Amino acid sequence: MTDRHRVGIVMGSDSDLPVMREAAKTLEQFGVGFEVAVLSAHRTPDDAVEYARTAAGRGIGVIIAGAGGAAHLPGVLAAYTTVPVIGVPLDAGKGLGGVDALYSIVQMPPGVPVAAVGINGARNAALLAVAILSLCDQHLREALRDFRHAQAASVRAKAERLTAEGLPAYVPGGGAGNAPGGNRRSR
Ligand code: AIR
Repeated sequence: MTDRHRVGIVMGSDSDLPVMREAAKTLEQFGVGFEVAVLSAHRTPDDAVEYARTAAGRGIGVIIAGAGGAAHLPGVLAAYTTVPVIGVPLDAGKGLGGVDALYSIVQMPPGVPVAAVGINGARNAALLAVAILSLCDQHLREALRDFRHAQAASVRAKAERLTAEGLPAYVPGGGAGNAPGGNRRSR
């Protein structure tokens, strides 16, 4: 990790950490520094506002904000800063499967935008944050390009194996010990 914190990873509750830590892992992969905070638009609204107001001054270039249920955190943060905010709708396990959070995040009023990734899409949020930061960082831009090339190579290798082995023999993820679908990762 670099010494500078360039991304703020924020979530509504510590119960969101199992999903949101994927964002941290992805940023680590790219050597992008980050800070992590638990802030709630409803339970600690003053702290959320203070965080957003001071983010740019701390050098934060992108905020990733995850919340479940009535997920107002990304929108509230965006209301108090011009730093781009990426919302991660989370499935809080309370019955609506994250669709409640998704709707809360994507329907911002015109004038205060929030980017939104898919439900539990913490990894994609981090990749989008890297893409935003890479606009002004050639090293990061090259790292992102390398990542895409490696990803494409991995998909091609799977496609070639599927062609070589045939459908009945092909096991996703590479065989012994892997349950069907076991190669699926968090988004
Ligand atoms: N949350 C917390 N304050 C406002 C919201 N929307 C969300 C958290 C978490 C869910 O409520 O982001 O996904 C449940 O939180 P907890 O702490 O009860 O587990």
